[in-house]
Amino acid sequence: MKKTLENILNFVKDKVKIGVIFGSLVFGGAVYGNTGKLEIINSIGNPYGSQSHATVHRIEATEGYDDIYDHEYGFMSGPTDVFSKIISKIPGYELDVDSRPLDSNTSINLELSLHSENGQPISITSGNELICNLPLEYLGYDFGSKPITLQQQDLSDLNKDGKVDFHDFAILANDYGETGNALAGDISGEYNISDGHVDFYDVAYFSGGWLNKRVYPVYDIRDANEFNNGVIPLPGLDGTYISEKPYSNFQLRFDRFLSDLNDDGKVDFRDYALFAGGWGKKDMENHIANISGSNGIPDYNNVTGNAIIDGYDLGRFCKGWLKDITDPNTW
Ligand SMILES: [Ca+2]
Ligand SMILES: [Ca+2]
Ligand SMILES: [Ca+2]
Ligand SMILES: [Ca+2]
Repeated sequence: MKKTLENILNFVKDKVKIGVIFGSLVFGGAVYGNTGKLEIINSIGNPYGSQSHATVHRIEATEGYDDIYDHEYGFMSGPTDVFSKIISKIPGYELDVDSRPLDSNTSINLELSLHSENGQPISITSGNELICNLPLEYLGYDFGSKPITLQQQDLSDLNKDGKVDFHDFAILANDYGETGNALAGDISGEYNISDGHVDFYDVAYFSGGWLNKRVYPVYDIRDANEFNNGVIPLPGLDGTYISEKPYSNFQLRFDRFLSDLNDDGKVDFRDYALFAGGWGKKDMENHIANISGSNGIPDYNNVTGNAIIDGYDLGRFCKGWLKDITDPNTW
């Protein structure tokens, strides 16, 4: 079955290559022929509404805002007045459809928040998860052989450059003592949720992430799709949230292999050394060696909540061995 699917895929990929050469001649009105599409639903359960974000790679799109292929986020009216909000940010825009060139490998910075129609704070107790779909009609080009990974980012990384350092502290310090609903430095509060003030709680949270001390698991989207119905579990929502104030940031990447633990573009002995450092450890909430599990996503002990690093991780690690992001022949 799998083999057959692979054959079909290769056949379609060849067609796509021809499509690249002849453009619309080959595909005519087949809008989807030359695209990869990933849909991520932020599902927060009834009675609330769940919204989704789409990342699309297609020939005609650009990295910046495209009139035709991008779509700006807007509140969706429905039976409920509270929705999940999941958007990506590009300069000047919040998007719920973010289209980029076919060969793009730039990262997508996703922000999760809750959105109430009247803009009032939202008191909620609810489950929360992301559901990642690679829709079948886009199978003609499901991002080729590019890796697709998703990782939560520390809210302390205020300028979103991947590091938590003095540049971020400068932004936080600038907001210190201020009150408002859209302060960059408001990343936490007494109940670990942004509360409209920048004070001691924000500095304490910030310090916990200083120099990237917090470790967040990396999810392989294809694995999650194949073995866990695309589901990526999130901590439940519990408390009062400022409307549209992000409570969580995620980064979607097309240039990182799951096995590349030190994120330098290559999977080699340096990554293995880091992996081996986690082998047999049972006392850590998160460890970078916890890359997989029986459901294709990082797994945790039911009782202790600690990361499980076992044969699933080793097997998955080896799948990436010697891959090099600069050399597509190794993908
Ligand atoms: Ca930073
Ligand atoms: Ca705060
Ligand atoms: Ca590496
Ligand atoms: Ca594991």
